Amino acid sequence: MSLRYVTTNEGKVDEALEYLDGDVRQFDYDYTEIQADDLETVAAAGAREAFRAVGEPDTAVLVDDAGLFIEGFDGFPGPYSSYVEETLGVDQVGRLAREAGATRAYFRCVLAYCDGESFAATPEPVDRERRGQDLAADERAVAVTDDTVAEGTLPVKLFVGSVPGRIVEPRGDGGFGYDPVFEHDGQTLAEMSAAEKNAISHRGRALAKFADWYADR
Ligand code: ITT
Repeated sequence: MSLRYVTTNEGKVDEALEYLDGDVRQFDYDYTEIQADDLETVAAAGAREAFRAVGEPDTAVLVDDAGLFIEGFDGFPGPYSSYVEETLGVDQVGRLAREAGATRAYFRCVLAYCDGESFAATPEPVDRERRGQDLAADERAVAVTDDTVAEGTLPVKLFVGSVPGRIVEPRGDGGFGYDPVFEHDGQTLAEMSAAEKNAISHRGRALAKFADWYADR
């Protein structure tokens, strides 16, 4: 079974390849980002669409849907982070948050895996501290599956990671997206090397869980 990492974003690919060696390649496919309040629903729908689109035998897909959640803004931009980056822009989002004193934020990443086969409904959580969140995410995946029985169900498995931080004036030129305005432990993600970012990031945490589970599959 080979694995295709579904994204149009080169920055994500660079980070993912650090965790996923072997037969992993980018699938540069722009799946439909359905309008939903949570990343799980968007990622699960994207994984089903990408699996149908990839059209290669013995090939699994992994979709990565991420977002920046500003706590004082009720989680905005969250699932709309991509649209907001393209319209308002990263600097303006950062400025609004700082002016409003709403600097507490977190990044979240949901990885959605689909290979056309089914799995046990509850994963063995890799990171036990986040067990509650993982189970909630997985239960939601099952719910999404049930909703789509009529159109032919494709099971999807979800892996979630998050990282807390605060919104600061832009610093650093590494990473991508909102990295320059997001500080964790005194450094913005854009000031970190790819390896440093992966060690603490939402994506790194989700990828570590996925890599552990995938190694046994
Ligand atoms: P794909 O959907 O093709 O994977 P995308 O960049 O649109 O590419 P998302 O929808 O997951 O990916 O990203 C939502 C937004 O959040 C987008 O503006 C990204 O730049 C930003 N983003 C995602 N991960 C990030 C990270 O690790 N650091 C900074 N910004 C990130």
